[in-house]
Amino acid sequence: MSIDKTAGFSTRAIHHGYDPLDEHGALTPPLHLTSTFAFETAEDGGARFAGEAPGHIYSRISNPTVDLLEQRMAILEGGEAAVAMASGMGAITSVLWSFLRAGDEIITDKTLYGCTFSFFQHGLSRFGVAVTHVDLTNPLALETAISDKTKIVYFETPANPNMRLVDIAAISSIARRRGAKTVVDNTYATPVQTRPIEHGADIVVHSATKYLGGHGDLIAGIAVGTAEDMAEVRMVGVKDMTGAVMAPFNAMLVLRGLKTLELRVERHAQSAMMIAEMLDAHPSVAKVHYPGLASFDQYDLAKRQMDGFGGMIAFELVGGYTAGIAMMNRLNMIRRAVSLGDAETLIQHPASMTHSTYTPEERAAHGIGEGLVRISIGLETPKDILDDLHQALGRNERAVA
Ligand code: 3LM
Repeated sequence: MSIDKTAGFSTRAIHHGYDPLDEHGALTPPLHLTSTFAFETAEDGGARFAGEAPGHIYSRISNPTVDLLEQRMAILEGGEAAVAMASGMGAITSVLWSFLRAGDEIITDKTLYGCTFSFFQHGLSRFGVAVTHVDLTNPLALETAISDKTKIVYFETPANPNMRLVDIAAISSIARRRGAKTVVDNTYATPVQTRPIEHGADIVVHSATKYLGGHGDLIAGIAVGTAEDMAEVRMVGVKDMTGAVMAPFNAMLVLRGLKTLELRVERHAQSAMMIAEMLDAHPSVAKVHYPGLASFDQYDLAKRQMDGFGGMIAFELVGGYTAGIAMMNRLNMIRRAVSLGDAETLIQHPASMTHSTYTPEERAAHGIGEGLVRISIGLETPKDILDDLHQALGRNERAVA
Protein backbone atom coordinates (compact mmCIF):
# COMPACT_ATOMS: atom_id res chain seq x y z
CA MET A 1 0.00 0.00 0.00
CA SER A 2 1.54 3.30 -0.97
CA ILE A 3 0.53 6.56 0.65
CA ASP A 4 0.61 9.51 -1.71
CA LYS A 5 1.77 13.00 -0.92
CA THR A 6 -1.77 14.35 -0.70
CA ALA A 7 -2.67 12.13 2.28
CA GLY A 8 -3.08 13.99 5.58
CA PHE A 9 -0.14 14.65 7.92
CA SER A 10 -0.89 11.90 10.44
CA THR A 11 -1.73 9.37 7.70
CA ARG A 12 1.72 9.93 6.20
CA ALA A 13 3.36 9.89 9.64
CA ILE A 14 1.77 6.50 10.38
CA HIS A 15 1.91 4.69 7.00
CA HIS A 16 4.38 6.23 4.55
CA GLY A 17 7.10 3.91 3.25
CA TYR A 18 6.02 0.69 4.97
CA ASP A 19 3.75 -2.19 3.94
CA PRO A 20 3.27 -4.88 6.64
CA LEU A 21 2.80 -7.50 3.90
CA ASP A 22 6.49 -7.10 3.03
CA GLU A 23 7.41 -8.11 6.60
CA HIS A 24 5.30 -11.17 7.50
CA GLY A 25 2.33 -8.88 8.17
CA ALA A 26 4.11 -7.27 11.14
CA LEU A 27 2.16 -4.09 11.86
CA THR A 28 5.19 -2.41 13.41
CA PRO A 29 8.23 -2.03 11.17
CA PRO A 30 11.11 -4.32 12.19
CA LEU A 31 14.12 -3.07 14.11
CA HIS A 32 17.23 -3.89 12.05
CA LEU A 33 19.90 -4.20 14.72
CA THR A 34 22.82 -4.82 12.43
CA SER A 35 26.06 -3.01 11.79
CA THR A 36 26.81 -4.59 8.40
CA PHE A 37 25.01 -6.19 5.44
CA ALA A 38 25.98 -9.35 3.52
CA PHE A 39 26.55 -9.00 -0.23
CA GLU A 40 25.22 -11.60 -2.68
CA THR A 41 28.57 -11.77 -4.46
CA ALA A 42 31.87 -9.91 -4.35
CA GLU A 43 30.80 -8.09 -7.53
CA ASP A 44 27.53 -7.03 -5.85
CA GLY A 45 29.51 -5.56 -2.94
CA GLY A 46 31.72 -3.60 -5.31
CA ALA A 47 28.69 -2.35 -7.25
CA ARG A 48 27.02 -1.14 -4.02
CA PHE A 49 30.18 0.76 -3.07
CA ALA A 50 30.30 2.29 -6.54
CA GLY A 51 26.66 3.37 -6.21
CA GLU A 52 25.75 1.20 -9.21
CA ALA A 53 23.57 -1.32 -7.36
CA PRO A 54 20.95 -0.71 -4.66
CA GLY A 55 21.31 -2.15 -1.16
CA HIS A 56 22.74 -1.32 2.22
CA ILE A 57 26.47 -1.65 2.99
CA TYR A 58 27.13 -0.63 6.58
CA SER A 59 24.93 1.13 9.17
CA ARG A 60 27.13 4.24 9.33
CA ILE A 61 25.94 4.85 5.77
CA SER A 62 22.36 3.54 5.87
CA ASN A 63 20.12 1.07 7.70
CA PRO A 64 16.55 -0.05 6.82
CA THR A 65 14.96 1.11 10.12
CA VAL A 66 16.73 4.47 9.93
CA ASP A 67 15.86 4.67 6.23
CA LEU A 68 12.13 4.40 6.99
CA LEU A 69 12.38 7.28 9.45
CA GLU A 70 14.26 9.31 6.84
CA GLN A 71 11.55 8.66 4.25
CA ARG A 72 8.81 9.70 6.68
CA MET A 73 10.57 12.88 7.76
CA ALA A 74 11.27 13.83 4.13
CA ILE A 75 7.60 13.56 3.21
CA LEU A 76 6.42 15.37 6.36
CA GLU A 77 8.79 18.31 5.76
CA GLY A 78 8.13 18.38 1.99
CA GLY A 79 11.76 17.56 1.08
CA GLU A 80 13.13 14.91 -1.28
CA ALA A 81 15.34 13.07 1.20
CA ALA A 82 16.55 13.08 4.80
CA VAL A 83 19.53 11.91 6.87
CA ALA A 84 18.98 10.87 10.49
CA MET A 85 21.70 11.66 12.99
CA ALA A 86 22.81 10.82 16.54
CA SER A 87 21.66 14.17 17.97
CA GLY A 88 20.43 17.60 16.96
CA MET A 89 24.00 18.86 17.27
CA GLY A 90 25.10 15.91 15.11
CA ALA A 91 22.62 17.03 12.43
CA ILE A 92 23.65 20.70 12.58
CA THR A 93 27.38 20.03 12.54
CA SER A 94 27.14 17.33 9.83
CA VAL A 95 25.16 19.65 7.54
CA LEU A 96 27.53 22.57 8.04
CA TRP A 97 30.73 20.51 7.62
CA SER A 98 29.25 19.22 4.35
CA PHE A 99 28.90 22.63 2.72
CA LEU A 100 31.53 24.92 4.29
CA ARG A 101 35.26 25.27 3.77
CA ALA A 102 37.96 27.67 4.99
CA GLY A 103 37.44 31.15 3.58
CA ASP A 104 33.63 30.83 3.42
CA GLU A 105 31.24 32.98 5.43
CA ILE A 106 28.10 32.00 7.28
CA ILE A 107 25.40 34.40 8.44
CA THR A 108 23.24 33.40 11.39
CA ASP A 109 20.44 35.06 13.30
CA LYS A 110 21.32 36.72 16.59
CA THR A 111 19.37 34.24 18.70
CA LEU A 112 20.36 30.58 18.59
CA TYR A 113 20.28 27.56 20.89
CA GLY A 114 23.37 27.82 23.16
CA CYS A 115 25.40 24.87 21.78
CA THR A 116 24.64 25.87 18.17
CA PHE A 117 25.91 29.38 18.98
CA SER A 118 28.99 27.85 20.58
CA PHE A 119 29.64 25.63 17.54
CA PHE A 120 29.52 28.67 15.25
CA GLN A 121 31.40 31.02 17.53
CA HIS A 122 34.09 28.69 18.86
CA GLY A 123 34.01 25.70 16.47
CA LEU A 124 33.61 26.80 12.86
CA SER A 125 35.66 29.93 13.39
CA ARG A 126 38.69 27.79 14.35
CA PHE A 127 38.60 26.28 10.87
CA GLY A 128 38.69 29.54 8.92
CA VAL A 129 34.95 30.06 8.46
CA ALA A 130 33.83 33.65 9.16
CA VAL A 131 30.65 33.79 11.27
CA THR A 132 28.45 36.90 11.31
CA HIS A 133 25.43 37.23 13.60
CA VAL A 134 22.76 39.44 12.04
CA ASP A 135 19.25 40.41 13.15
CA LEU A 136 17.42 38.27 10.58
CA THR A 137 14.04 39.54 11.79
CA ASN A 138 14.98 42.44 9.51
CA PRO A 139 15.60 41.11 5.96
CA LEU A 140 17.31 44.40 5.02
CA ALA A 141 20.06 43.55 7.51
CA LEU A 142 20.76 40.39 5.49
CA GLU A 143 20.89 42.41 2.24
CA THR A 144 23.61 44.53 3.82
CA ALA A 145 25.62 41.69 5.40
CA ILE A 146 25.53 39.06 2.64
CA SER A 147 28.50 38.73 0.29
CA ASP A 148 29.71 36.41 -2.47
CA LYS A 149 31.56 34.44 0.21
CA THR A 150 28.35 33.71 2.14
CA LYS A 151 27.54 30.02 1.65
CA ILE A 152 24.92 29.48 4.37
CA VAL A 153 22.26 31.57 6.08
CA TYR A 154 21.19 29.82 9.31
CA PHE A 155 18.38 30.48 11.80
CA GLU A 156 15.76 29.01 14.15
CA THR A 157 12.11 30.04 14.00
CA PRO A 158 10.78 30.32 16.67
CA ALA A 159 14.25 30.86 18.14
CA ASN A 160 15.45 29.19 21.33
CA PRO A 161 14.88 30.66 23.92
CA ASN A 162 13.18 34.00 23.22
CA MET A 163 10.70 32.91 20.51
CA ARG A 164 11.79 35.46 17.86
CA LEU A 165 10.44 34.51 14.42
CA VAL A 166 12.24 34.86 11.10
CA ASP A 167 10.37 35.34 7.80
CA ILE A 168 11.56 32.22 5.97
CA ALA A 169 10.34 33.31 2.51
CA ALA A 170 11.94 36.78 2.72
CA ILE A 171 15.30 35.51 4.00
CA SER A 172 15.58 32.49 1.71
CA SER A 173 14.81 34.53 -1.41
CA ILE A 174 17.67 36.95 -0.61
CA ALA A 175 20.01 34.02 0.17
CA ARG A 176 19.10 32.18 -3.03
CA ARG A 177 19.65 35.28 -5.18
CA ARG A 178 23.17 35.54 -3.71
CA GLY A 179 23.96 31.82 -4.14
CA ALA A 180 23.72 30.85 -0.43
CA LYS A 181 21.75 27.95 1.07
CA THR A 182 19.18 28.64 3.77
CA VAL A 183 19.28 26.18 6.69
CA VAL A 184 16.42 26.35 9.21
CA ASP A 185 16.30 24.68 12.62
CA ASN A 186 12.63 23.65 12.86
CA THR A 187 12.86 21.95 16.27
CA TYR A 188 10.40 24.31 18.01
CA ALA A 189 7.66 24.45 15.36
CA THR A 190 7.92 20.88 13.98
CA PRO A 191 6.56 20.16 10.48
CA VAL A 192 3.06 20.17 12.00
CA GLN A 193 3.25 23.93 12.41
CA THR A 194 5.93 25.18 9.98
CA ARG A 195 7.37 23.58 6.86
CA PRO A 196 10.37 25.80 5.96
CA ILE A 197 11.00 24.10 2.59
CA GLU A 198 7.52 25.20 1.42
CA HIS A 199 8.63 28.77 2.17
CA GLY A 200 11.87 28.47 0.18
CA ALA A 201 14.41 27.03 2.66
CA ASP A 202 16.94 24.52 1.30
CA ILE A 203 17.63 22.38 4.37
CA VAL A 204 15.71 21.78 7.60
CA VAL A 205 17.44 20.45 10.72
CA HIS A 206 15.88 19.10 13.89
CA SER A 207 16.74 18.02 17.34
CA ALA A 208 14.56 14.87 17.16
CA THR A 209 15.22 14.56 20.90
CA LYS A 210 12.32 17.00 21.33
CA TYR A 211 8.83 16.85 19.81
CA LEU A 212 9.64 14.27 17.10
CA GLY A 213 10.63 11.64 19.66
CA GLY A 214 8.25 13.27 22.09
CA HIS A 215 8.84 11.16 25.19
CA GLY A 216 12.14 12.37 26.59
CA ASP A 217 13.79 8.98 26.20
CA LEU A 218 16.37 9.52 23.46
CA ILE A 219 18.86 11.90 21.83
CA ALA A 220 18.52 12.18 18.04
CA GLY A 221 18.66 14.57 15.09
CA ILE A 222 17.67 14.75 11.45
CA ALA A 223 18.24 16.86 8.34
CA VAL A 224 15.85 17.15 5.35
CA GLY A 225 16.46 18.68 1.90
CA THR A 226 17.02 17.85 -1.77
CA ALA A 227 18.27 14.38 -2.72
CA GLU A 228 21.52 15.98 -3.94
CA ASP A 229 22.19 17.90 -0.71
CA MET A 230 21.27 14.94 1.47
CA ALA A 231 23.62 12.65 -0.50
CA GLU A 232 26.40 15.13 0.30
CA VAL A 233 25.42 15.19 4.00
CA ARG A 234 25.30 11.37 4.16
CA MET A 235 28.46 10.58 2.20
CA VAL A 236 30.63 13.50 3.32
CA GLY A 237 29.26 15.12 6.51
CA VAL A 238 28.20 11.95 8.32
CA LYS A 239 30.16 9.09 6.72
CA ASP A 240 33.56 10.76 6.63
CA MET A 241 33.47 13.75 8.97
CA THR A 242 31.28 13.47 12.07
CA GLY A 243 30.19 9.82 12.05
CA ALA A 244 27.14 11.08 13.96
CA VAL A 245 24.84 8.35 12.72
CA MET A 246 21.46 7.56 14.33
CA ALA A 247 21.20 4.17 16.06
CA PRO A 248 18.43 1.92 14.62
CA PHE A 249 16.81 1.59 18.05
CA ASN A 250 16.49 5.36 18.33
CA ALA A 251 15.07 5.49 14.79
CA MET A 252 12.40 3.05 15.93
CA LEU A 253 11.53 5.24 18.92
CA VAL A 254 11.32 8.35 16.72
CA LEU A 255 9.12 6.45 14.24
CA ARG A 256 6.81 5.68 17.15
CA GLY A 257 6.88 9.32 18.20
CA LEU A 258 5.95 10.52 14.72
CA LYS A 259 2.71 8.52 14.80
CA THR A 260 1.31 10.85 17.47
CA LEU A 261 3.22 14.01 16.53
CA GLU A 262 0.27 15.95 15.11
CA LEU A 263 -1.99 14.97 17.99
CA ARG A 264 0.61 15.88 20.60
CA VAL A 265 1.60 19.20 19.02
CA GLU A 266 -2.05 20.25 18.85
CA ARG A 267 -2.47 19.54 22.56
CA HIS A 268 0.86 21.20 23.48
CA ALA A 269 -0.23 24.31 21.54
CA GLN A 270 -3.76 24.39 22.95
CA SER A 271 -2.47 24.23 26.53
CA ALA A 272 0.31 26.74 25.78
CA MET A 273 -2.20 29.28 24.46
CA MET A 274 -4.26 29.01 27.65
CA ILE A 275 -1.17 29.36 29.85
CA ALA A 276 0.27 32.24 27.78
CA GLU A 277 -3.00 34.13 28.24
CA MET A 278 -2.91 33.54 32.00
CA LEU A 279 0.73 34.71 32.19
CA ASP A 280 -0.02 37.75 30.02
CA ALA A 281 -2.71 38.88 32.46
CA HIS A 282 -0.72 38.11 35.61
CA PRO A 283 0.60 41.08 37.61
CA SER A 284 3.86 39.25 38.46
CA VAL A 285 4.72 38.80 34.79
CA ALA A 286 6.46 41.68 33.01
CA LYS A 287 6.49 40.21 29.48
CA VAL A 288 5.33 37.03 27.73
CA HIS A 289 6.85 35.83 24.46
CA TYR A 290 4.35 33.51 22.73
CA PRO A 291 3.58 33.78 18.99
CA GLY A 292 -0.15 33.15 19.53
CA LEU A 293 -0.68 36.27 21.64
CA ALA A 294 -1.92 39.42 19.88
CA SER A 295 0.66 41.31 22.02
CA PHE A 296 3.54 39.28 20.45
CA ASP A 297 5.76 41.62 18.37
CA GLN A 298 5.61 39.38 15.30
CA TYR A 299 2.01 38.18 15.63
CA ASP A 300 1.24 38.91 11.94
CA LEU A 301 4.20 36.84 10.76
CA ALA A 302 3.23 34.06 13.17
CA LYS A 303 -0.26 33.89 11.65
CA ARG A 304 1.13 33.94 8.10
CA GLN A 305 3.95 31.41 8.54
CA MET A 306 2.75 29.02 11.24
CA ASP A 307 -0.15 26.55 11.44
CA GLY A 308 -0.58 26.93 15.19
CA PHE A 309 1.80 28.53 17.66
CA GLY A 310 3.61 25.68 19.41
CA GLY A 311 4.11 24.57 22.99
CA MET A 312 7.01 26.81 24.02
CA ILE A 313 6.64 30.02 26.07
CA ALA A 314 9.30 32.41 27.36
CA PHE A 315 8.51 35.02 29.99
CA GLU A 316 10.07 37.59 32.24
CA LEU A 317 8.95 38.22 35.80
CA VAL A 318 8.59 41.51 37.55
CA GLY A 319 11.66 41.30 39.80
CA GLY A 320 13.87 39.78 37.07
CA TYR A 321 16.39 37.01 37.72
CA THR A 322 15.81 36.55 41.48
CA ALA A 323 12.05 36.43 41.10
CA GLY A 324 12.39 33.91 38.24
CA ILE A 325 14.58 31.54 40.25
CA ALA A 326 12.34 31.84 43.33
CA MET A 327 9.25 31.08 41.25
CA MET A 328 10.90 28.01 39.68
CA ASN A 329 11.75 26.68 43.15
CA ARG A 330 8.11 26.93 44.27
CA LEU A 331 6.79 24.64 41.50
CA ASN A 332 5.46 21.23 42.53
CA MET A 333 4.45 19.20 39.47
CA ILE A 334 6.36 21.08 36.77
CA ARG A 335 9.90 19.71 36.40
CA ARG A 336 12.95 21.94 36.56
CA ALA A 337 14.83 20.53 33.54
CA VAL A 338 16.31 21.51 30.20
CA SER A 339 15.09 20.01 26.90
CA LEU A 340 11.58 20.42 25.53
CA GLY A 341 8.74 18.76 23.67
CA ASP A 342 8.19 16.02 26.26
CA ALA A 343 4.97 14.84 27.88
CA GLU A 344 6.17 16.45 31.13
CA THR A 345 6.07 20.24 31.48
CA LEU A 346 9.69 21.42 31.80
CA ILE A 347 10.92 24.78 33.02
CA GLN A 348 14.44 26.20 32.85
CA HIS A 349 16.43 29.41 33.11
CA PRO A 350 18.30 30.00 29.79
CA ALA A 351 20.96 32.41 31.10
CA SER A 352 22.30 29.86 33.63
CA MET A 353 21.39 26.69 31.72
CA THR A 354 20.79 26.25 27.94
CA HIS A 355 22.41 29.59 27.03
CA SER A 356 25.26 29.61 29.56
CA THR A 357 27.55 29.01 26.53
CA TYR A 358 27.11 32.74 25.76
CA THR A 359 29.00 35.35 27.79
CA PRO A 360 26.69 37.79 29.66
CA GLU A 361 27.67 40.44 27.08
CA GLU A 362 26.78 38.10 24.20
CA ARG A 363 23.42 37.30 25.81
CA ALA A 364 22.68 41.00 26.17
CA ALA A 365 23.65 41.67 22.55
CA HIS A 366 21.61 38.69 21.31
CA GLY A 367 18.35 39.41 23.08
CA ILE A 368 18.50 36.73 25.81
CA GLY A 369 17.46 38.44 29.06
CA GLU A 370 19.06 37.35 32.36
CA GLY A 371 15.59 37.10 33.91
CA LEU A 372 14.00 35.12 31.07
CA VAL A 373 12.32 31.85 32.09
CA ARG A 374 11.44 29.24 29.46
CA ILE A 375 8.67 26.69 29.78
CA SER A 376 7.90 23.70 27.55
CA ILE A 377 4.21 23.02 28.06
CA GLY A 378 3.62 19.28 28.45
CA LEU A 379 0.70 16.98 27.88
CA GLU A 380 -0.60 16.89 31.45
CA THR A 381 -4.19 17.96 32.14
CA PRO A 382 -4.00 21.68 31.23
CA LYS A 383 -5.62 22.85 34.47
CA ASP A 384 -2.95 21.11 36.55
CA ILE A 385 -0.14 22.91 34.67
CA LEU A 386 -2.00 26.19 35.09
CA ASP A 387 -2.64 25.63 38.81
CA ASP A 388 1.00 24.79 39.54
CA LEU A 389 2.25 27.88 37.72
CA HIS A 390 -0.43 29.99 39.33
CA GLN A 391 0.44 28.96 42.88
CA ALA A 392 4.15 29.58 42.21
CA LEU A 393 3.46 33.00 40.69
CA GLY A 394 0.86 33.95 43.26
CA ARG A 395 3.29 33.86 46.15
CA ASN A 396 5.73 35.74 43.96
CA GLU A 397 3.07 38.40 43.44
CA ARG A 398 2.75 38.91 47.20
CA ALA A 399 6.53 38.98 47.58
CA VAL A 400 6.79 41.71 44.92
CA ALA A 401 3.90 43.68 46.44
C1 3LM B 1 17.27 22.85 25.21
N1 3LM B 1 18.05 22.10 23.08
O1 3LM B 1 16.92 22.59 26.35
P1 3LM B 1 20.41 17.78 20.74
N2 3LM B 1 18.43 22.90 18.13
C2 3LM B 1 17.58 23.37 19.06
C3 3LM B 1 17.61 22.87 20.35
O2 3LM B 1 16.74 23.35 21.25
C4 3LM B 1 18.55 21.87 20.69
C5 3LM B 1 19.43 21.40 19.70
C6 3LM B 1 19.32 21.93 18.43
C7 3LM B 1 18.09 21.88 24.43
C8 3LM B 1 18.83 20.87 24.96
S1 3LM B 1 20.51 21.98 26.77
C9 3LM B 1 21.91 21.18 27.37
C10 3LM B 1 19.33 20.74 26.34
C11 3LM B 1 16.61 24.44 18.68
C12 3LM B 1 18.66 21.32 22.07
C13 3LM B 1 20.43 20.33 19.98
O3 3LM B 1 21.81 17.61 20.24
O4 3LM B 1 19.50 16.67 20.28
O5 3LM B 1 20.36 18.06 22.20
O6 3LM B 1 19.81 19.09 19.98
O7 3LM B 1 16.96 23.91 24.62
